[in-house]
Amino acid sequence: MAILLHHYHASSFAEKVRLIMGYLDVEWQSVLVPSVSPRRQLDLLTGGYRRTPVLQIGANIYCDTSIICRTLSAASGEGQLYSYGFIGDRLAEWGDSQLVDICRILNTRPEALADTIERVAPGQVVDYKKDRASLFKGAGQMKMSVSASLSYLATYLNDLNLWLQNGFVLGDSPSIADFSIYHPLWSLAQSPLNVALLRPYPNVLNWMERMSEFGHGEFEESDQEDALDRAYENEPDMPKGSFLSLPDVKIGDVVEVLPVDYGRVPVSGQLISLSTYQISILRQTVETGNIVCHFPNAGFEVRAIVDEAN
Ligand SMILES: N[C@@H](CCC(=O)N[C@@H](CS)C(=O)NCC(=O)O)C(=O)O
Repeated sequence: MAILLHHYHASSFAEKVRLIMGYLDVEWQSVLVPSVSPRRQLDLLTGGYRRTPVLQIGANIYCDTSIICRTLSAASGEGQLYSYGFIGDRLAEWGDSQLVDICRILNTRPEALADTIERVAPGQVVDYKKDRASLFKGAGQMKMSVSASLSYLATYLNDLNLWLQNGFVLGDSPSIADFSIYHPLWSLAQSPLNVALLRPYPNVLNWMERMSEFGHGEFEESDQEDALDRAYENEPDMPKGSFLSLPDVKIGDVVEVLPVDYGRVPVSGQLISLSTYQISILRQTVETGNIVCHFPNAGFEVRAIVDEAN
């Protein structure tokens, strides 16, 4: 079944997925979405999940790159990406969180902001600022100063430069850690001001070059109408089994699922599976028919929806 990625060019998390599709040699359909909300058609598929990118396979929707990448790796039968287990996964988590925060702070500092907006949301200065303010409302990670971010970055890049030789972060082939560390640095490299921060680190630059050579795989342009049709025309694959129990929710309950960090917009549906890596809920709309939305377990919370009528 066709694999669709809902994304926009300047998104670094999307670059992580595009590059993994290149590495795994996946054929996919590119569905470009606006870089600021609202995204009416995408919201029909996700139930209002606030972040991008989103992966769609028929009527199955995957929200958050950690579940997207696991799904792509499993579908391709390639075993290498997750072969380092705990170490690879925790390094990837660091790349996707702290390193992302640092690079985001540097790309949105006053001297770099105009270029960043021009790249991400050209001509939409006000919309971009409002949109990202609401995305990060109440989130702790944006409190770090620019100078603290520069200090962290110098330490991390120095260590990475000493660590990297000719291969990849954990060995001769790339693992999920490489892709998660690469994409925030890729976003720095897009900024005419911040690209200079990478220059003192030749091993890091050479590794980035090796990573970029994976390319984006074979893809065709598609659109949001086609994506909605594909969801409507297919029934979702139902995940098998539930291996985890959480307080206050059980399989079959109507629940809401939301990220623990930022973009905390809840998506509601019926809980159909809860496993070590994945939360899955079933949703229905007139436009899409039955849809199953999948979220990673780590980094998301599931809350029972209390029926106030009872
Ligand atoms: N943990 C999420 C983070 C995704 C994320 O922060 N994406 C950014 C784009 S790079 C985003 O959603 N920005 C706001 C938007 O696109 O509306 C993931 O791995 O997918």
